[in-house]
Parts: sequence; C-alpha cells; structure tokens
Amino acid sequence: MANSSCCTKGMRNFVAAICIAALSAFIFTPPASATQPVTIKAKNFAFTPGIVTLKKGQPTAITFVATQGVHGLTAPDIGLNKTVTITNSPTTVTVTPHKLGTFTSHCAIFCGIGHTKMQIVFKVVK
Ligand SMILES: [Cu+2]
Repeated sequence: MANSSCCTKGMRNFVAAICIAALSAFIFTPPASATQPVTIKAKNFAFTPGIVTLKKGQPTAITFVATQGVHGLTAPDIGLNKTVTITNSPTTVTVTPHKLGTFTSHCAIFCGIGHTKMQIVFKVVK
C-alpha cells in the first residue's frame, strides 16, 4: 500500500516546531516602538549619564535614583512636565519626546553649592 501523505511524521513534527517557535517569537518580542529603559543617577552635583539620547515619539522608561543628596528634574522638552524628586528610592517615569533637538535641563531642587551647574542634556533623535 502506498503512503498518500507527502510528509513523514518527523517532517510534520519539525514543521510544527518551527511554527511554534515563530509564533512564540512574534508573541514575546516587544513592540518595535519600545526603547531601552534608561537609568539616570544623581549626586552632588551631577547627573550620570550627562547626556541621554531618546527617540522622538517613542516612550522610554526613565528610572531616577540619587546616590547622594536629594535632587530634582523637570524636562518639558522631552515630556517630563512635572518635577521628579530624586532620592535614594528609585522613581520610574515614562516619557515620550515629541520634538527633535538637544535640550538642557538643570537640577530642580536646590542641593548645595554646585546646584547651578548640575545639568543634563537630552538629545531627541529620529
Ligand atoms: Cu541637585
């Protein structure tokens, strides 16, 4: 008796495994618009990193944490419209910049003699 199937059982299992793998990759891959989360550390009297690059129109989770002192940041140009108080307890906010450019923000909470020089630069790119 001739086998009317064009595929062996092994081939069918192989094809099923490939389909499951492809489906899993589709389901578990984050959306293309998500960007890598960013952590910004604050101390007397600097933000680290001092320059943060974000993508226009793409939400980015930024975690702020102070390793020394208490600081603050407001950056309306990147969508951070309320002052975030930065303490040793991490605070995460999601921002979505809507305009291209390079924007400088200063520490929003007086933190000492170097306060006026404490700044961070956000670069919003395509
Ligand atoms: Cu400060």
